[in-house]
Amino acid sequence: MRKIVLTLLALAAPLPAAAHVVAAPDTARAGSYAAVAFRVGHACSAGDVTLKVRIEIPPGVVSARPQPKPGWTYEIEREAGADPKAAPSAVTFTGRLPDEAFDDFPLLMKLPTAADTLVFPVIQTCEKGESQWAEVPSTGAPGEKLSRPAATLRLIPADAASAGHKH
Ligand SMILES: [Cu+2]
Repeated sequence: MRKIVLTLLALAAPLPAAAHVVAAPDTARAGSYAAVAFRVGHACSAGDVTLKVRIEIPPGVVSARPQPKPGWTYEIEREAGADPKAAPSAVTFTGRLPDEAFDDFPLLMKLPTAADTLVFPVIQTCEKGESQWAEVPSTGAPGEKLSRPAATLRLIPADAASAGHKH
């Protein structure tokens, strides 16, 4: 009996931040080519099914290429007239992901050289609803709790990344 009660309490607990839409990894070296996956931890609501994941690419990312995924198609959006070699403004994956499962949606990106935190709004479309992962923490309150935070990627300066290896 006791075991059952504990299980129910665990289900009622709030979802950890890792269950949102997050960048994995969430740090990368500034100016590098980095493969970063956008990890979808759950559907828009309990029992729903994710059908589309639209990742908006922030300015400063020089290129962004989706990794094809079995069972999913992708669509690349570019500004009208933009150089086809330039980074897209958004990449949308379309497929099916049930609520109880998670999945990764990877992009290979050429990152800006300035160390900064990049913000990637992600629009998740499900059978029964939509979640806009687009909230950005205010600069004064980095630990602020948001209900639908955008995915963020912290860029580490190229020199700091090698600072741990001095001779
Ligand atoms: Cu979540």
